[in-house]
Amino acid sequence: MSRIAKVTEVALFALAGVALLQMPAFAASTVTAELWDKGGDMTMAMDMGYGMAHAADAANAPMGIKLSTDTVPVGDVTFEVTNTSKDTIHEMIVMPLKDPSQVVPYDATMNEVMEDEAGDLGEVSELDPGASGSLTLPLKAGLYLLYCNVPGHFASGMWATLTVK
Ligand SMILES: [Cu+2]
Repeated sequence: MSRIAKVTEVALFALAGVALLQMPAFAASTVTAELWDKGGDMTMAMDMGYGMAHAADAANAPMGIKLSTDTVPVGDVTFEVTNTSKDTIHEMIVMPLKDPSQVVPYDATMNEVMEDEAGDLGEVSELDPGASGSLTLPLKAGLYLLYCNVPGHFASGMWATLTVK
């Protein structure tokens, strides 16, 4: 190999190295989540949880989780969570869904999702009205359910789905 060819090869190798260093290992994205409700005198629902009989009516629910986007790329996802309620504590828990028809384990006596059984990936727990918190999770491709597990809230429509792909 000629000396010139060798020098060129070294230069190209160095350039490739710099390019690799500047490329993030995987995507990082941010999702804003608003935990909202209709106020202290709202009527709670019983069957608007994900997979429940009136899940489709969650658009008319007394409370909910509004996301800035419903799809993000694979990688680190940061959730910026704000409780916009004036009088109620809310939280946001992230769980994976094996498929859209997965039944979320629910304790109807306690009126809450069975978190341990459901597979809790992380959460911003119990935010006071007006408070904010954040959570960053490395998420693989798949479907995720975000929900509030203050008793009665999941069944009142306080959930959202997020697709990672
Ligand atoms: Cu809640």
